[in-house]
Amino acid sequence: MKKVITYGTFDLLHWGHINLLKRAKELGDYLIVGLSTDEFNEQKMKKSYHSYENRKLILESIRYVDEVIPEESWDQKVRDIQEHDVDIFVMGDDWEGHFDFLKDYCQVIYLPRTIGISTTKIKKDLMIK
Ligand code: C2G
Repeated sequence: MKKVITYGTFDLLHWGHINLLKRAKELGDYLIVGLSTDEFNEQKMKKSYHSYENRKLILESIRYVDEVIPEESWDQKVRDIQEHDVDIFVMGDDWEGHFDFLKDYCQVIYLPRTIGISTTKIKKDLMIK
C-alpha cells in the first residue's frame, strides 16, 4: 500500500484544498493529513476560524482523506514519515524547496497551487461585502 502525507491548516475549506487532497490521494492508496493544531497555527502566525477539532471533523469527511493526525511542530515530519511508513510527501508548490530535506526519507512532490482561491481571499472578500 502506497502511503501519502501532506500537512496544512485547511481552514475555511475550499476547492483549492480539495484539488490538493484529490491529487495527493491519486499519487497513492492512503492519504494522511497532518493538520495544524490551533497552538501550532500560532507559531505559523495563522488564526483559524474553525477549531482544530472542527477542521479535523471536516477533513475526515472528505473521500480522499484516510487519516488525520495533529501537526504540532515544524520538526515532526521525519518522525511521522517513519512511524506511518510514508512513501510520498506532498505539498502545494508555494512550499517548493522548503521540504527537500525529506527526500532522504521519502519521495517529495510539490503540486501546483490552485489559482484564484485562498482562505485569506475568502476572509477579505467577506469583509468587503
Ligand atoms: N493549497 C493549494 N491551492 C490553494 C490553497 C492552498 O494547493 N489555492 C494547498 C497549499 O499549498 C497546502 C495545502 O493546500 O499544500 C493547505 O494549505 P494551508 O492550509 O494554507 O497550509 P499551510 O498553512 O501552508 O501549512 O508544515 C506545513 C504547513 O502546515 C503548511
